[in-house]
Amino acid sequence: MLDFSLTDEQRQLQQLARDFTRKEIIPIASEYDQREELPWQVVEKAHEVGLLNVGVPEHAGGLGLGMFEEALIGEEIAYGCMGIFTVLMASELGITPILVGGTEEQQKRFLGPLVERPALAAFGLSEPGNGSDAAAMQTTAVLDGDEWVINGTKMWISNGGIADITVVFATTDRSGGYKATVALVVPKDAPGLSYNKIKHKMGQRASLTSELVFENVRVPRDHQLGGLGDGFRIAMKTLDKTRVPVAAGSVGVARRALDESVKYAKERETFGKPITTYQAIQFKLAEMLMGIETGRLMTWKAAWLVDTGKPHGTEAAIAKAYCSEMAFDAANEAIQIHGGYGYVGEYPVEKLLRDVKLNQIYEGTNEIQRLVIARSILK
Ligand code: COS
Repeated sequence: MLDFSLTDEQRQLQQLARDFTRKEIIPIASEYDQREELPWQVVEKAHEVGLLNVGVPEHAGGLGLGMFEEALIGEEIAYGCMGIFTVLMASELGITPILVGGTEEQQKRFLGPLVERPALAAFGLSEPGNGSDAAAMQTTAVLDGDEWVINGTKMWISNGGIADITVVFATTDRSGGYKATVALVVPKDAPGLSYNKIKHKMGQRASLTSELVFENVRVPRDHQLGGLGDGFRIAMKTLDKTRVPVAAGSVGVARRALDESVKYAKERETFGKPITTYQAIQFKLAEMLMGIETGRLMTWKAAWLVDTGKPHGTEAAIAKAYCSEMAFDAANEAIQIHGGYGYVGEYPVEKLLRDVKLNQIYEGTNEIQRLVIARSILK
C-alpha cells in the first residue's frame, strides 16, 4: 500500500531543518541578500547540527542520507532563504558526481574532509559560451605524465571560490563531443586557478556565484572520476538526481509565499473588511496551496525513484520544471496580494520572486527539462 507518512526519523529531520531555518536563516536572510554576501556562519552551524553535506556516504564518514531526506531539508531551508539553500545544496550537487563516478577510495579521500569540518563542494559544468549544450564544453584537459593540465573558463559556479573542491568537466578533444569529456576533482587552491565573483545578481544574493579561470591547472591523474569519455554522462546522471532538491526548494519558497500572503491578508482591510473575505484573494491562496501540494507530491515521487534506484531522470525534470514555475507564480501572486507593500523590501515577498526566478534557469533551464521530458515520451 502507498504510504505518504514520514518515519519518526524523517519527521525529526524535518523539524531540525525547520527550527534551524527559523533560528539561523530567517533573521539574517534579508541582510545578506542586501550585502550580496554568503553567510559563512550558517554553513558552520549547519555542519554543527548535521544539515551540511548530508549525502556523503557512511563509508566516507558521512550520514549517507537519501534524496528524500535531502528534499525534506531543502524545502525547509528554502522557506527561509533560497540563496542560502543554494549554498548548502550546491555542495550536495558538487558531491554527487563523486558518488556517481568515483571509486570508494576516491569517495573517502574527497568527501571525508567535507564532513570533518564546515566545508563546501561545487560543480563546474557551464561555461561562458555554453550552458544548455553541455557537451560543447571548451575547457580542455590534457594528460602530461601522471597529471591532467586544465585550461579554460567555467561560469555561473555556485560556491565557486569558497568550495574546497570543485568537480570540473573538461574535454580532451574539442572535436570529440561528449565522448571526449572527463570529470576531474580540483582543489580550491590549485595553482593557476582563479575566481571572479559575479556581482549584481537579481536574486539569491546570499549565495556566491563565480567565474573560474583555469590557467595550466594541474591535478594528479587519480583525481579523475570514472573513465576517459565518462565526464558528460557523469554530469547528466548527477543532474538527474540534483534537480529533485531544486524542486523541493521551490516548494519551500511557495509555502513561504502562501504563509506571508495569509498573514498579510488577515491584517489588511479594504472597503471596511479584511481582504481575506474577498474571493479574489481566497482563490489566489487556494491556487497556491494546490501548486504546493501537487509540486511536493511530484518531488517526493522523484526522490523516491532516486532512492530506490529506479529510472528517475524524467520525473526529476517534471518536478524541477513544475515546482519552479509554480513557486514563481506563487511569489508573484504574493506580491499582488501585498499590493504596493509587496513591491518593496519591507516585506519578504519581493525577495521570494527575485530568488526563485533562478530555479527556472539553473541545473538546466526549464526548456531543457521539457526537452528531457519530450525525449522520454518520444523515444
Ligand atoms: N543519464 C545517462 N546518460 C545520459 C543522460 C542521462 N541523463 N543524458 C544523456 N546521456 C548519454 C546518452 O545516452 C548519450 O550516450 P550514448 O550515445 O552512449 O547513448 C550521451 O550521453 C549523449 O547524449 P545526448 O545525445 O542526449 O546529448 P545532447 O548533447 O543531445 O544533450 C541535454 C542532452 C540537452 C539533455 C544535455 O546537454 C543537458 O542536460 N543540458 C543541460 C545542462 C545543464 O543542466 N546545465 C546546468 C549546469 S548546473 S547549474
